[in-house]
Amino acid sequence: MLFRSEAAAAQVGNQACFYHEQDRTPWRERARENLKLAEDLESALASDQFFLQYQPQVHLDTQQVYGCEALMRWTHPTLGSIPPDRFIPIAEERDLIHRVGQKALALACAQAVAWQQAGLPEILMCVNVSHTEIQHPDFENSVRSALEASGLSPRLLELEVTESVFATDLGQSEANLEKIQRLGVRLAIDDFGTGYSSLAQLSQLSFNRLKIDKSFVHDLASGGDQSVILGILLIAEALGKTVVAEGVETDVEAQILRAMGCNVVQGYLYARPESPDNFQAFVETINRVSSSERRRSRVRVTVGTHAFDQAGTVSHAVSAYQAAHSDVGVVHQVHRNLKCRSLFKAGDLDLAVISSVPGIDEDLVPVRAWE
Ligand code: G
Ligand code: G
Ligand code: MN
Repeated sequence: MLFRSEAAAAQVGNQACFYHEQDRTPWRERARENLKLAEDLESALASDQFFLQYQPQVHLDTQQVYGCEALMRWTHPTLGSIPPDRFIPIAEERDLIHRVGQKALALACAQAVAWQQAGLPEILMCVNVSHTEIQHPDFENSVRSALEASGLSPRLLELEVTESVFATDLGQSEANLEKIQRLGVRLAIDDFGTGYSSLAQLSQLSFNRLKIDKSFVHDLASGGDQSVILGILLIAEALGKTVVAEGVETDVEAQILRAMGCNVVQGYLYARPESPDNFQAFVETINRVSSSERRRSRVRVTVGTHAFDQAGTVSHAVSAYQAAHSDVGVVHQVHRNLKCRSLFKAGDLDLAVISSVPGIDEDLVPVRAWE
């Protein structure tokens, strides 16, 4: 819709000058560029102007690379780098999204196999698919041909769909999603919590992972509200799904997520989306470092607390301790339990963090110091 109105504005030669929020490019110029992009999209698909960058997902228990997200890029010969937020809507408008999707799937599957041949361990390859793409009658075929052409095992491919899939005709999408899952391909719900899905729809659709949106991760470390993430983790657990958090930028965010039970994270803390070579170098480095880390002394701390909002306090303490003691690796896990004191006494907990909340029937016990 935006594209249509921008194009219309360019055609009528509207004298008003609007600015795009982010880059302050005048709207008329942007509309003209969008028309050019739309005209050039088809030929660009036939050339090598589209390519993928890869961003790692790291498992916090092992500090090894668990998977990666493939992100499409377009370098236009005269307009330069065009972000997907801009060309995906144009591709949808021009009915070319299916071809963009085919390209992404083919490149990603081939890359996953190339890394295996270069000696990397198996890494889950996650590819974004838009809801219009899923509705295409040939959707299953393009997934199948990408797998067949590359030889990638279907269980190493995960498709990320946003909740907007629920906003449209779920019938056709659901049928197609079922078909690709029958191939053995995994399914993740992207940007979870920002869209339209009802819990009823969520429990009907068969999928494997929930991807926690970066907006919820952002203010974790600044003492922001953790209840949304906690809610998502509980929903995932109740539905028997795994989770991955995206947009993790700091160590404290990673520690808090881990303490809350989210073990796979993606974000600038580890790496930005990178070229295949840089990604490979990243995997080789992090896997080497984490195997040498496994050799240093390791402490596992089990913490109990009445309320999950204490998980942040505990994670801050662990990070501070780690900063001062680089020779020790601390792994901590926070359990929420109203009977912390008894568990602590029974030796099931190494530490109990007990807040004086009215109504909790335990006596106050002092919080034990880390050392
Ligand atoms: O990395 P980046 O900021 O450029 O990604 C912006 C958005 O573009 C993300 O929401 C991502 O899901 C989407 N995107 C990136 N690559 C693809 C792709 O290959 N297909 C689709 N449908 N969306 C993509
Ligand atoms: O919508 P989707 O989840 O597919 O989008 C992924 C987007 O998130 C990409 O644009 C990617 O570049 C961006 N991204 C990945 N890690 C981080 C991060 O740590 N911080 C921020 N701000 N963006 C990130
Ligand atoms: Mn995504």
